[in-house]
Amino acid sequence: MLRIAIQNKGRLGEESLGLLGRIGIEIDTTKRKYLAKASNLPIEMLNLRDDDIPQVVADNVAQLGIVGLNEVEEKGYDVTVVTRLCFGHCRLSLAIPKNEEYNGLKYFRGKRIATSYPNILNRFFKEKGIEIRTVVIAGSVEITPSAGMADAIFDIVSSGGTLVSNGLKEVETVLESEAVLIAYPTLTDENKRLLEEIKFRIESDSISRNKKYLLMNIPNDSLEKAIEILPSMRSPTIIPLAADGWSSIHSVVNSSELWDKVRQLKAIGAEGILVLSVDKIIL
Ligand code: PRT
Ligand code: ZN
Repeated sequence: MLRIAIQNKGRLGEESLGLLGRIGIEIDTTKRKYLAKASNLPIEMLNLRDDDIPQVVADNVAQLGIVGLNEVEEKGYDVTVVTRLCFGHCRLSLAIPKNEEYNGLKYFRGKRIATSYPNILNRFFKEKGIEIRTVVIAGSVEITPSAGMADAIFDIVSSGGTLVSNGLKEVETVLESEAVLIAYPTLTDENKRLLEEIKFRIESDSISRNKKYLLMNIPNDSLEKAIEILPSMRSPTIIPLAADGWSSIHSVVNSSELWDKVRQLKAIGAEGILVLSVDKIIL
């Protein structure tokens, strides 16, 4: 049996469940029990607070976990980071009151910095050889400068809106974070095989999420140009149409390039362009 620990609610809960569903781990999620078995694989899902996930994986209570890299780095337990998961993006940054002049890291010498991430903060300033004073606080870090509890903060930033609304400005990024898959370092052979399968499925899922499937009709005179615009996994599929002088062309493109490709294809006479989401790509 392989147990995967995920956040029970919070910012990563839904995305973690969604990922497990998309890679074919069938778990009845309607009840949200703290421990739930998959119906189709020897896998169990353990729902926890995110803070506890690195430890349960380090202790082999769960063999895998999905948690923010920020938590993994802060807790410092012996776990293997298997792969980044492309959701839960954020950064751990230093911020100061917006009217202060910032002159580089030496600004922080002797300053009181409030944070819920004291280990990452102290490691960072130790490496830089700068002495600071750490104020450890569990939540509402952003209010500490205006409350007179600290001179600066070290906290998670995503859009930056929380900093702005508390009169702060971000001056240094220390860690770029996102959700990661972590593992107990010495798995049994059976669990190593399961982990390999899970990694393979996650990779297929992340490739397909960034792709679109395109179908269109194109005049045969423009086929060569269309092939140049649409380099596919090998090459686009071309099927002659019953109407004389026309073909149907099928291809897979990166979502980020979609609108640019569509514009170029329309310019060479493409008609009836269909854009479909891709469920899975197995390379
Ligand atoms: O109850 P539990 O302990 O499980 O949850 P939690 O409240 O500790 O964590 P949660 O659900 O807030 O976050 C879980 C993980 O999501 C974090 O460890 C990060 O890896 C990731 N994440 C991504 C974030 C954010 N984005 C984020 N914006 N975690 C927190 N925030 C906070 C941030 O601290 C700030 O105060 O959201 C606020 C708004 O951010 P802005 O910059 O968008 O305004
Ligand atoms: Zn937490």
